[in-house]
Amino acid sequence: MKKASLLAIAALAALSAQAQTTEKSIGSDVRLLSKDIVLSDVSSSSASVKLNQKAEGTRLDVIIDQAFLSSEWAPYSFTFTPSASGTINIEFRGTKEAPANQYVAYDTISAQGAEFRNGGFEDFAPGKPSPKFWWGEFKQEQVCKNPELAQSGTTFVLSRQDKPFRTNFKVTANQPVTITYFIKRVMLESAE
Ligand SMILES: [Ca+2]
Repeated sequence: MKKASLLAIAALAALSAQAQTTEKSIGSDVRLLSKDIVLSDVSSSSASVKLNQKAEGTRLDVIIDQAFLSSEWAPYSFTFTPSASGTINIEFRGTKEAPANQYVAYDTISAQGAEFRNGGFEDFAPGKPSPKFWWGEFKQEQVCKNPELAQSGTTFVLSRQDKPFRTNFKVTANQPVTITYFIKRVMLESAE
């Protein structure tokens, strides 16, 4: 067989492997929302991070494609500069069209240049199932307590497109903020 044909076959095989991954996996989507703070100088040191800005710069989606998510914890970060001082909402989700038993696990979220509360999910108010300062579509099974599986401490949180969890944090005008977080893909044994 000629070399060109072999290359064509290799390319087809790679395409088909990619298509399978696209159908079967979940990715990570971290969404920043603010009413009137424009996020500028948005960047990430990782080539796997895709940054989508909308709503005249007041909304930012930070996407880690499904192809880059693994079953081991990996850190990611991104940086932006807020145009004004105030509060920014941040949501942690999974990407669309993921199989029902797949989740993105998040842990050890921190911010440089802003104060981020309970990013390791270790603080709970007495008798409350959700970690302090976090809210959203929290179901009990999304909060996982297992020091062997957590990236830090005991607790981490699972998310999907339709089960985001969120918090907010304060920023200072023109002071760059870098958000760092750890993610991994989790497959639950049975779909809901
Ligand atoms: Ca933790």
